[in-house]
Amino acid sequence: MSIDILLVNPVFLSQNEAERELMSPYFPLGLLYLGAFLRDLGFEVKIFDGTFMHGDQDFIAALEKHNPNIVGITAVKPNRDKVLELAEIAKEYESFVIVGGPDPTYTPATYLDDRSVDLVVHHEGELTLVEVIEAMKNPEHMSSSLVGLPGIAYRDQKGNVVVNPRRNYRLNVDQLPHPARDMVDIEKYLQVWREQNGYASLSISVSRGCPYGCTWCADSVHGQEFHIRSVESVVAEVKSLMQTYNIDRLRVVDDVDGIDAEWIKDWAEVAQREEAVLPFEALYQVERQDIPMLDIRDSL
Ligand code: B12
Ligand code: SF4
Repeated sequence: MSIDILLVNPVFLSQNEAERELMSPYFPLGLLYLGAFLRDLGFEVKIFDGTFMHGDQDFIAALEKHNPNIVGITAVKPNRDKVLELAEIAKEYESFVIVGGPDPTYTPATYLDDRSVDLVVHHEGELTLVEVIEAMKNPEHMSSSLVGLPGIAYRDQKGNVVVNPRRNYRLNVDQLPHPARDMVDIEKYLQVWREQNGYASLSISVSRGCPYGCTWCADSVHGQEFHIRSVESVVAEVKSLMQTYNIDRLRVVDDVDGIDAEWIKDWAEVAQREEAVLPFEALYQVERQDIPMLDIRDSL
């Protein structure tokens, strides 16, 4: 039986010296969001997570096992070559190949210049991917359904790259299902974290978008509208992570963090009340933050 889509993380620690030196692997959160969203809607979806795999043979085994109609690969700039290599393999297995994520959003043509890639999904992926899978279920009308679809880029009949406008509707961040962490080998990630770093940490996203608009990044995946989740939803997710995985820390991996001090205070209050207090780290520059906010963070 074939599945609707195999989502692919093209990062192989075994092939990536820089990542191996760091040894603080993070699972592909974007794919886990897509996986949860598609699964909730009843699609057959699996994730191939290259992180702890040996190499292309494992990817081929996954293609043979799941026989996916679509292979969807996530991409950041340093992984381009690997993404295209996996796309080529997927094509040999007659899958329809989609790439998405920050780099294809930034430069769709770079991927579509390679004939192994059939389609790019740019910007926020959930709704666009659902519409692409639906369109593919009706092959006769597929081309016409895709022509006007926002959030995609494709080659037209003459081979020219067409980039449709981005989707103007953004998902409500509180209605997103929690990332499908069960679709990857989380225990292996935690084991590596404990062995290499002395504690177990998982990443979490509490907001999407960034209001600042630095020129080189303003059209990034989640755009300039800043949406933050409700404190209650974040606390519920953290509590479930503590209970399920017994973690020691969180890593908040948003486009921008810590810009709403009131929200962080509320998080501290609700986390204490619900016994969901956990130290966290974030990606932002400490110099940018006022000291009270760091105090709140440290009190969590
Ligand atoms: C957290 C983060 C990290 C973390 C964790 C990464 C991880 N494995 O989860 C760490 C610190 C490890 C990291 C490392 C790096 N990062 Co980083 N990171 C981010 C950050 C801040 C958030 C990413 C995230 O989790 N977003 C939340 C999820 C939900 O969103 P998402 O992944 O984009 O997925 C959505 C869409 O993109 C789309 N989508 C994604 N994949 C796919 C696939 C398909 C098929 C489809 C249809 C859709 C789709 O749908 C998802 C849901 O809407 C972004 C900033 C940003 N604006 O994106 C930078 C960012 C992705 N990182 C970037 C870079 C450059 C790096 C590094 C190369 C840095 C370095 N020099 O080492 C490494 C590369 C790591 C690797 N080997 O892949 C750049 C990428 C630029 C580019 N053109 O590719 C970004 C955009 C930052 C920036 N503004 O420059 N990063
Ligand atoms: S995410 Fe960072 S680089 Fe991008 S617009 Fe916001 S502040 Fe600027």
